[in-house]
Amino acid sequence: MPAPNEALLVIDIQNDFCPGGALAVTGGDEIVPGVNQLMDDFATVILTQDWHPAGHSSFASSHKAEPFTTTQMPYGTQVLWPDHCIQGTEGAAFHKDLRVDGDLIIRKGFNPEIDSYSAFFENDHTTPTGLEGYLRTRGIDRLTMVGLATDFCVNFSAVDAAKLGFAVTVRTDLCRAIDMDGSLAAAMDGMKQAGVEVL
Ligand code: VGL
Ligand code: ZN
Repeated sequence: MPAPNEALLVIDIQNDFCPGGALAVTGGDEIVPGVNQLMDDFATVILTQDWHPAGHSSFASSHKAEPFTTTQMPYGTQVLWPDHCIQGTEGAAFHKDLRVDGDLIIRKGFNPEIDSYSAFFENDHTTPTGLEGYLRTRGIDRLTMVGLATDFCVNFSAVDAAKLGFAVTVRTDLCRAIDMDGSLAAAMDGMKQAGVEVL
């Protein structure tokens, strides 16, 4: 029986993060069957969707810069990405085989001025998405996370959730990473430091 205090968080399994997409993560699509199956083990399934307006400040094109370089934003260093997950486009849609019958879909990254890797806070680490309140009011205190990308949105979501006091497990077999400049190793260390169970 799925426990009522546990939820599965399925992060950003969208076309742009899968092979052929604008910000493709190697093997991003491979995790879909396993994620679909894992949903059966949870009373609550929440999906996130990276959801940027055109011209978003995290896009290299908005800064006349090359993708995968960095810039300084008021809230700190920001990686500049290829244009991706633009609201309403096919690239922003969930992978066609992903089950999307979850309880909640939370969209993030819609503020033009701030990127949002985490499902809990925007990249200023203070503007909340509302997910914490949703979970607490539903009595959920244990989270399992899967999805894309291990070293960005999964990592930021897992660390934020652990800091907020949730018990967090990341199923790395059901995640795939971007892995630029050692970001995967740093993310693994950071998650473990934060008390995340990394499986
Ligand atoms: C993501 C980079 C930019 C992610 C989202 O889902 O990990 N990464 N936007
Ligand atoms: Zn994004």
